[in-house]
Amino acid sequence: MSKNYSLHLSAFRNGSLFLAVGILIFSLVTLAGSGCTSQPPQITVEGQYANLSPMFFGVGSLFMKIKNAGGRDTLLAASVNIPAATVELHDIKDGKMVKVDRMKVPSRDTLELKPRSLHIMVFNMPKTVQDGSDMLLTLTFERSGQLQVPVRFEKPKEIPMHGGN
Ligand SMILES: [Cu+2]
Repeated sequence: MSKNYSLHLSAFRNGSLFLAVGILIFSLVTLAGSGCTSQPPQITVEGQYANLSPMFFGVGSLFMKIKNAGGRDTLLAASVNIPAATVELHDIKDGKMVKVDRMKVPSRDTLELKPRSLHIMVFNMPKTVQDGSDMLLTLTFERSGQLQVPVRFEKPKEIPMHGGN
């Protein structure tokens, strides 16, 4: 009786060990597999500049080209190193600016943020921010994490219809 019991226990132990080894192998294969299936996104930003709003005090628009040499990604948020400033992602729909939650950055493609299209908007900036001022923009991507980009406020290239003064 006691011999049978010990045999049974021994079989149970072997079974557990086998299961444990099986789980370990499965985990290793899963880890290795996830590393190979999608290549990491490779985000770079170029041609970035900012314009102060000619109509609204303390408001600016940011434009740039977001190049993605890797897999698809999404811009989730933006922030700037200007105290108290708030940043929003904007699009233009039916001629009006609308706030958006995210911007898709297609795989092996360029997302262009430009006037009258997708852009980043900064509000509540102090008087010290003028043409020529620099800031550091932090972009947060879903897959690539955070990317920091220096951006300078430049005089608008196009004269607005209503005039700046
Ligand atoms: Cu806007």
